[in-house]
Amino acid sequence: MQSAVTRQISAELRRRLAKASNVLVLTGAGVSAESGVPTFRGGGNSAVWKGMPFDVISSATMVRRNLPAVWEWFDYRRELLKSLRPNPAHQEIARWQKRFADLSVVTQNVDGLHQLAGSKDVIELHGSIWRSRCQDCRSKIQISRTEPRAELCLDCGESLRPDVVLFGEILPSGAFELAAEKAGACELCFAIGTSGLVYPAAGLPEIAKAAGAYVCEVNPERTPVSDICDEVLTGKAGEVLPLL
Ligand code: BJW
Repeated sequence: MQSAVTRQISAELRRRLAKASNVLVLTGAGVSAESGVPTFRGGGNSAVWKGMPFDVISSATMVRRNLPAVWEWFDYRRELLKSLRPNPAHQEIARWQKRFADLSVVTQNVDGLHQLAGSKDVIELHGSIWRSRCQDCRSKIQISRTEPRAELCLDCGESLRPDVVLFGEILPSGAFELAAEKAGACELCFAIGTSGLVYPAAGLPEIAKAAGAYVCEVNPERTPVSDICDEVLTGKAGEVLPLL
């Protein structure tokens, strides 16, 4: 007997999956939800840390005003991540790199779970929680899973901050441009586990659609992206993706 999710998958999507060679996957926090990583939004809730909404603590203003508080929030999240593993959605996306000749994984997530699942050349639009960056010379330092993180820049001795893109900050040089180029060239575009509210990432499915791609969303809830999609698969990424 077919499951409710399987019944949603159209013959058109199956046909396109069978013949596509160039596919783009845009992921958001929802793809890591089944690993135990809290999302920012969704289900009518918004993440709060010590009484501060996440868009206050994850902001360029907070880095200027209270960098130790920002580090405390990121240290807490890295600690949580240490025990979490990729879920079937990350694993399926990693397998797609073998299935399609050209698969681009573009993520807004900073958790590194796509890479842990085996995805290669992941375009990280919002940086990584596993790196810090010097506030002065902009040197980047990898943060180990086992050792305490460095407090000061090893090159110039200035203070370090998380190498993530906070509200009001620009994306890493070239990352969005590369993602937009891939979106403009793909035949199939998946928007998976993203609320589609944060720009410029949220504009990628539109770029793909305008260039003629078939756009498909995977999310338990409707989002602004749903309106431009050719197909909306309502469900959890870890349950839907293995069925594709
Ligand atoms: C499941 C699931 C399951 C649950 N399976 N799904 C154009 C218009 C308006 C504003 C702007 C604009 N262009 C730029 C802006 C300003 C701003 C912005 O977009 N604001 C809007 C919110 C209004 N953008 C920026 O500031 C960006 N910078 C920029 O554009 O620079 C140039 C510029 C500067 C200033 C002005 C104008 C231009 C930078 C954005 C950086 C975002 N940073 C954060 C924090 C990162 C650090 C950290 O980790 O703390 O990135 S915010 C947060 O949101 C995080 C995420 O990557 C991002 C997106 O969230 P995402 O991934 O979509 O997750 P959620 O939680 O929102 O949604 C989860 C979804 O999963 C839900 O839909 C659930 O239903 C679903 N789900 N379980 C599948 N099992």
